[in-house]
Amino acid sequence: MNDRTAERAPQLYRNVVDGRLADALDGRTLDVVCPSDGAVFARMPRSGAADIDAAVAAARRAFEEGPWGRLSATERGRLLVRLGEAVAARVDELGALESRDTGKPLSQGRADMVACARYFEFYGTAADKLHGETIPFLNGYTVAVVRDPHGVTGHIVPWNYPAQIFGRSVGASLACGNACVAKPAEDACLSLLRIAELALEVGFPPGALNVLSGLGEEAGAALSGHPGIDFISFTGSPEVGTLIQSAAARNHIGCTLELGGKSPQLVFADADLEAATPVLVRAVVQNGGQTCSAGSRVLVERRIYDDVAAAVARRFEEVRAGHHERDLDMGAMINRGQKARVERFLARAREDGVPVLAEGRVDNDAPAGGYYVTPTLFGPVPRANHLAVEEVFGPVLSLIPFEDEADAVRLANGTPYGLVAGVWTQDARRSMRVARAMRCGQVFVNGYGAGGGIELPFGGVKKSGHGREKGFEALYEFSASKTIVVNHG
Ligand code: TXE
Repeated sequence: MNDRTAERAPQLYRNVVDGRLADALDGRTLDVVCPSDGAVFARMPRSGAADIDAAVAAARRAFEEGPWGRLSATERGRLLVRLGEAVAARVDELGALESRDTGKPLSQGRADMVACARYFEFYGTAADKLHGETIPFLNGYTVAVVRDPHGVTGHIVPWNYPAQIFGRSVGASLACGNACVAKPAEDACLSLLRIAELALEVGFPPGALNVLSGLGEEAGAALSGHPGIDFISFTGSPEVGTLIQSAAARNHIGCTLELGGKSPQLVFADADLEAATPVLVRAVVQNGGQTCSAGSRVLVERRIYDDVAAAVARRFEEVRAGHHERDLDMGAMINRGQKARVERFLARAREDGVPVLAEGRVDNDAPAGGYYVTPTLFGPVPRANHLAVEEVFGPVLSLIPFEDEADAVRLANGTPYGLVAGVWTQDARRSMRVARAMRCGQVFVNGYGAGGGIELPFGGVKKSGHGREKGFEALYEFSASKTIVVNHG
């Protein structure tokens, strides 16, 4: 191989299993494509059921025989903090890798790494603060309720925020004392393989954290259906969420499902529009709208509808999509299929006669092979139109007018999803009334935090899933209470 060939050869990434770097047992690999230009730039293992078997067995050994399972909570926490420091020290390198793998702008790739590092720090420092409780009982008895890890936890990670979702999920699980087996999405796994390698470098013992790349229907299905796991955490589509929960039911284990949404932002007539407008646009443009908590519906009190539509449209026209290295408002869609999906939504809305209020632009320099779509603002969107109720997972925003507070609440709650909501009003009483009426897992008042908030419990109701990740509450998901009743009378 001459130097030029060596330069062009896609780098081969490797799994981390049982404390070692490993190829798939049968040697198979998958191409890694950069969404910004459609070019193959790396390869990763195409793990199969045998690889998952080996990883689950290694995790079981680490949990039951140690050294991982024998560490104190403080020692586990220290390792997590060290891993957070290692990620924080490589924000530029890992952020650039994440951007290349997902097509997201460089600043977003870096922000994802800052968040990932912070998850490890948060859960590292929380590891020895998961207190149990005592319960007054009969005379002569002492009752202690302690928290036990589940054992081996499985983590199926999507491609939209790989490092953030990995950080929040394995961070909380490791803090509780579980050993983890994670399967990143086939569309974005490189940063996770690299972070798992860093975990070894900072001293995580073999088997504590295993990460294997592969296809959903192969490695993902093998992991979620594996009889050797004790809990599974999944973020992804409702369709696959159904498969995960069915597999968990067959194994009689618990699971958390985070399945996306159609999150509304409610803008009342007394809202501070100057503050709201950029947030309304950013909430659906960030990460190209490929965010489970994207604010994809803006519900507007009818008497200010025209003003809001004009302000949001002006802002929307400035949105630019392009190559991740140009660091514009958004990059390409993750793959050809996702681009086609968004374009189907756009075409159908136009066929239905839904008015287009504004379009952003794809950068002139954007490579022809990249998966770009035109950011589009529609309004007023009829309430029954598919755009008003279905998750697009792209940079598509729907404006919908409402009549009064009761109508706004009905409309906001009127989709199968329930993940996040935003309420814009200066009336304190109304803000709390409406926040309490939202059927979802998180409500922001006079702000909107798509994807942010390491410390804040996060998760959905209805078709958005169940269980909570992020914040301290996640530690309750990844552990179970055990009641110890001592008769000393
Ligand atoms: O998700 P999948 P896709 C939504 C969003 C998007 C749609 C499709 O609407 O347009 O889902 O995206 C693994 N057994 N979200 O098809 O397939 C897969 O390898 C076990 C919302 O990419 O659900 C990946 O690791 N695992 C979302 C993960 O599941 C399987 C984030 C998610 O992929 C599997 C992503 C199987 N049979 C998409 N099949 C959010 N909530 O943020 C696939 N996987």
